[in-house]
Amino acid sequence: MSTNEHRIDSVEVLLLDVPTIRPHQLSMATMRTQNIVLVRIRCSDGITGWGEASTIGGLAYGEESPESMRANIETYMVPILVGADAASPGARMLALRSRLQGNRFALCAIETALFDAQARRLGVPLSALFGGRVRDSLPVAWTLASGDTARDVEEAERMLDLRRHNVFKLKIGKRSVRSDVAHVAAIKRTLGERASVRVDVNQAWGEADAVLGMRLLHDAGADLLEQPIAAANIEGMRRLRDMNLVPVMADEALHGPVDAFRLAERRAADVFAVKITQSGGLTGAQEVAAIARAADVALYGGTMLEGAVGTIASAQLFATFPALAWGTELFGPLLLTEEILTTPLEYRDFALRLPTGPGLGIELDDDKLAFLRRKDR
Ligand code: MUC
Ligand code: MG
Repeated sequence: MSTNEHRIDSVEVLLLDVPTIRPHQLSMATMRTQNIVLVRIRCSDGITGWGEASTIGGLAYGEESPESMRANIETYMVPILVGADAASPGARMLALRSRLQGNRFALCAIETALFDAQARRLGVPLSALFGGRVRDSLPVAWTLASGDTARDVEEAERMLDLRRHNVFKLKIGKRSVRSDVAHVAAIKRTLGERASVRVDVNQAWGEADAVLGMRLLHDAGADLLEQPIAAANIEGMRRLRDMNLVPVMADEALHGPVDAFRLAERRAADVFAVKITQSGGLTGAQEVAAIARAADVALYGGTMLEGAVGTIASAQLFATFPALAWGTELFGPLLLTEEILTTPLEYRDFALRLPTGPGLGIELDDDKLAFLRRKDR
């Protein structure tokens, strides 16, 4: 087949504004709506690929906003892509990366769409292009972030009853260390051995706060401490890890393989939260996982609270990791009030089941996309 038979015809960015089922309170933003960023790549052989680049709270989490991603993709990336061979995702990404700086999230969406299209073209699941699956389902944590202890406990009990989640990540860092940990301790006391309770501080503590927090969290029975201090304070992460009380996980500190190498070299984290967006795409996330494996750092499959496309793209990759000791938090679509797939993702028995179809293995509902799509132009 000549390359002309599968060239890129168009690259579109769709912004969807989807309300969350309840306010989702993090230390740096409270989300009431998720602004989903989708990329659709149409190819001349009739194949369409999808990718996602959603972030959290506009510019609150990272340096790319949904609006900046749309502008950067349309202005700078589309001209490099349109007309080029769709069947060589690696060559397309090299062309983009050699002409553009940064833009990890936007590049993730494009890379995902290229690999989705290519896997559909070959008739295989996307995971097959990354080495193939070693598992067909992934354990999924749920984040308790209503901002209210009683409501969080009620929510956790409901999730346990439904057999949907038995791992809970608590978002803390907005209040004093002692009152935050009192909240964690109250939830852990009620759930006991029925659940794993973990916390994510999203960089909100200074190092002295984190030393106190680490001791109190250990006594409260927390299993994991995620990104307690500023992403840039790698030596501080190492000192916290050396306290050896609660395993430390790097999240915001991890922007792809270069950071992974530095964190591993400094022994600054017990666990890496691998995110395809933060890693600049599926390939970058696979490289992060390889570094973790070589350095004996455990893995956790993270999320930017993406909708179905980013969630299943992450799942397709995480299913290929030989070890995934801390499971995943791929619950993004469950936080949203609207379903955008013709067949929803399957969550049961505390896990997300991977679809078996080609590419991402999902189909988007065109009517829902038209309804939710931001109509600002
Ligand atoms: C983060 O910082 O990990 C993941 C789950 C959640 O509730 O927020 C995200 C982002
Ligand atoms: Mg985090």
